Amino acid sequence: MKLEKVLIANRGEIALRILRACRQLDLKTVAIHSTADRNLLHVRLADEAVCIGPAAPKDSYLNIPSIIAAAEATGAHAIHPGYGFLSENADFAEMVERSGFIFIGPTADTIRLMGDKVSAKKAMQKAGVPCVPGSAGALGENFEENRKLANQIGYPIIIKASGGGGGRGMRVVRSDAELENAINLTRVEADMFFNNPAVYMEKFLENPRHVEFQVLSDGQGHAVYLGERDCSMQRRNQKVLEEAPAPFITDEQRQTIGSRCAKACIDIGYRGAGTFEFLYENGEFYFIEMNTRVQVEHPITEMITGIDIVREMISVCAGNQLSISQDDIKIKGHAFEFRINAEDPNTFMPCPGEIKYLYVPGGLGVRWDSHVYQGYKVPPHYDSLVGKLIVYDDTREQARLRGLEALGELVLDGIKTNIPLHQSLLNDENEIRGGCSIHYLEKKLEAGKTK
Ligand code: MV4
Repeated sequence: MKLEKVLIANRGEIALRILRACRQLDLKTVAIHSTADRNLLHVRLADEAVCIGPAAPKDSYLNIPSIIAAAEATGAHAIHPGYGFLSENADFAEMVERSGFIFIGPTADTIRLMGDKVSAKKAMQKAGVPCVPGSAGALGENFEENRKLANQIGYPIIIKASGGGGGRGMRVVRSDAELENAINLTRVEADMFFNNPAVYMEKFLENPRHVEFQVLSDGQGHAVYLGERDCSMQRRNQKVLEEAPAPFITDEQRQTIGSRCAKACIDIGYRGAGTFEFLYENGEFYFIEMNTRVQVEHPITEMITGIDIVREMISVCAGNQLSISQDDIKIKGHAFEFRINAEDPNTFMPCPGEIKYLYVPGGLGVRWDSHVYQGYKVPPHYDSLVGKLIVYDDTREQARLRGLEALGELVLDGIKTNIPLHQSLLNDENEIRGGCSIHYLEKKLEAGKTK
C-alpha cells in the first residue's frame, strides 16, 4: 500500500516530532486530540484534526475504536502511536492492521513477544544477547525447586512479573526465609495488575547502570544499531536526564553488544525503531527488556549519529528497506537530554498552569523539542513533560558546559519546573565524572533533605 497520510495517535512534544518527520517525508498528517488538547501546536499544524473524546486518556488517547474511526474518516493509511498510551499495546497494533492500516512499529506478534518478559528474555538468549542469570523461564509451583534455584543463582535475587516491566511488579529477596512469601505476593500482584500470574527469577544487581541500545530494523533482513544511551539518572523509574554515548563504554563493547542487538532484530523479523535495555555492572551487560516504540530520549542518539530515527521508522514501516547500513553509522560527539517537567523542584508534584513567558535558548548544538508556546496552558490530565532540551558538543565536558549555558537561558515563567534540578546535577562532582548508578539520584535527593 502506498503511504500518503499518517494519523498521529499521541499528543505533546512527540506528536509534533512525528509531524515534522512526516513533513520531511512529504506525508499528509492527521492529528487526533482530546477536548483538553484543542490548542496543541501539532493540532494547529496538522493537515487535518479530529477531536476524539474527553480529556481523560481512557476516553481519548486510549480509546481504540475512536482512533480507528478517525483513521477511517480521514482516509489515513498509517497510525503512529508515539510513546506511552497505546504504543506497546499488541491488541491495538493488531486492530490497526486488521482494519487495513499500517501500524508504525513492529507487528502485533513482536509486541506480544516483547511485552511478555519471560518470552522476550528467551528470544534474546537464543539470539545471543547476554541476559541476567536467572530462571530458565516462568517459575513453577514447587517451592523446594525454587529455593534450590535461588541458591544456585545466589542471593540477593529478584522476582519479577512476566507481564510487568518498567519497574512494576518486582520484589527483591535476600534469603530463603523471605522467598516463599515474595514469590506468592508477586504472583498475586502480577495476576491483579497484568492479568498474568507468571513470575520469573533473576540475580539482583545491587548497583548497576541503565544502558540501552537503539536499533532500527526493516523486517526484511536488515538491522543497524545506533550506539547506546546512559539513562541511569532516574527517580521512581522516571528518567530525568540521559546522555549518549554512555560514559566509559569502549568501542569494542559497543560493537559487541550492538551487533548482537542488530542480529537479534534480524532473527525475530523486527520492524521499526527499538531499544534493548541493559543493566551494566562491573564491565558486563545484562539484557532486561526491549522497548518496541520510539523513546522519549531518541534525540540524543540522533545528535551523535546524524540519523533521523522517526523518519527512518516511518520509512521502514511503509515497506521500504533501511536506507543505511552499519558502515554508514559513525558515532561522533556527546549529547545530553534534560527532561523539562512542569513540577515542583522540591516535592516533584506536577504543576500544570499557563506559561506566561517563554524564552528558548539556541545556537550551535542546542535543540529544543517541545510543543509549548507563550500562553500555552499545561493541562493537568497528562504527564508533566513540557519539553526536552538537548545539547551536543565534541566532548562530554563541552556538552555539559553547553547544557549549563542553555539551562541558564531557558525561561518558562508561570509554571514551576525542574530546571534547578538539572543545574544542580550538572554541577554534581559524581555526575561530572560520569557513570553514576541507577540509585545515585534518589540517594543524592535523600541526602539533600537532611542538609
Ligand atoms: C533489575 C534491577 C536489578 N537487578 N533487575 C526496574 C525497571 C525494570 N525495567 C527493571 N528494573 C530493574 N531490574 C535485576 N536483575 C534493578 C532494576 C531497577 C532499575 C532499572 C533500570 C532503571 C531504573 C531502575 C530503578 C530501580 C530498579
